[in-house]
Order: sequence, then C-alpha cells, then structure tokens
Amino acid sequence: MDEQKFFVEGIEEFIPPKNTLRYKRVLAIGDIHGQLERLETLWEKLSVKEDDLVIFLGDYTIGNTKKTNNTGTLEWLAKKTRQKNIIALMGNTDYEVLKFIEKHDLETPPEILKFLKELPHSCQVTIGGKEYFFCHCGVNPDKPLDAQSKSQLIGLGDHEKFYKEYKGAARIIVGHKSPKKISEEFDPHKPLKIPNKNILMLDTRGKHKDGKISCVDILSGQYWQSE
Ligand SMILES: [Mn+2]
Repeated sequence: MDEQKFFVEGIEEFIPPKNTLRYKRVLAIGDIHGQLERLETLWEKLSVKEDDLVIFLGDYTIGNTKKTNNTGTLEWLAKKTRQKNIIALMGNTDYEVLKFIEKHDLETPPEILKFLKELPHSCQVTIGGKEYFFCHCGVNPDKPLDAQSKSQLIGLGDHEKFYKEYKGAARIIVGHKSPKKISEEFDPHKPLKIPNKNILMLDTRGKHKDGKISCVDILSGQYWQSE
C-alpha cells in the first residue's frame, strides 16, 4: 500500500530530542464521537503493534443520531484497551454518558460500564527528558500538572485560559476543540501544533460530515487520518 506521509506543521520543536522510551511510536488519537467506521479506517492505517503506545484523548460518544454508533465505539475501545499499551482517557461526553447511565439506571453491557468508570483523566510520560501530558481538554495554567482537577482535565471547566496562558515546560496533547476554534486561520481538519506554544490539538471534527479522526505520533510528528 502506498503511504503518503503527513507531518504536523511546526512540530519539530515539540518532538523529543531522543526517544528513551521502549515504545517505537507514541500515538495520540483525537475525538471519535461515535464514528466507529471512521475509527476503523484510521486504525487500519496505523498497523498498531505491541511496541507502540496508544493514547485515546476522550470523547468516544455523542448524542445518538442515525450516523453515530456510540455503543459500538465503546465496545471497540473496551476491547482494545485490554492491551496494556493502549490507554483511553475520559472526555466530557464520556463522563456525561456515564452519569446518564447511572442516573437512569440504564441496562448497560458490563464491559462498557467498567470501561467508562475506569477511564483515567490524564496520562503523563517522559520522553527524551521532556514531559508529555495527555488529557481531553487542557489544564489550569495556574496549577501544577499533578494538582489539576478532574473536571478541568475532561472538559467541564474553563479552557480559554489554558490556550491563552499556558506556558509550562510540559507538552500538552489535547482533543475537545478543533484548531479553528482557536483561530480562523487554522485548518479545522488537521492536527495543530500551536505556534510558539507547547500545545498539540487533535480534535479534527470527527463528528462532522467532512471531518476526520486524527492520530499523531508524538515521537516523529507524523500523522494519519480517517477516511
Ligand atoms: Mn469534548
């Protein structure tokens, strides 16, 4: 298969000088919002192996429509994350779905309920002496990374401040917002390393008609997208 390679613009200053992890790639995957078919087309391109670390950035679901497959997506992820090199973080919609299930006592496959309940809110890795912090929405720039609130990380808090004021040394990888919401000049359908900021954005509007689900390898800056 011919593979066209894409790299996130301006990513060079973001990627680690030297990979000291045992993983060959660190693959971060942006918002999915019930688009299981798109997710499968992306997954196919990735050829994930045991020496890859995969981090899903949250928002696996969205309000039910004809074109969403929330249950299928959650089942797919619950199965994949049984492998210890595949991690899924919680996003605001995943939290809302869990609360909804609990509030209305909805009959839910046990593996999905367990998956939703156990989603971590963030994940931090050190590569080549640099810290990489993964979460759905972003951090409160006034607080250290280990003192962030759950609601902030998953996207229930303020995120304007994060984009405006975050100046930390750790590199933050998020979903939740398409790049175009930061500035009209950014392509909404491409992963974005924000110029002069330690932030990488991966929500490329997977839920929209012309949108895509994106994956970036943090170690190389290469990215792949769903069809
Ligand atoms: Mn979100």
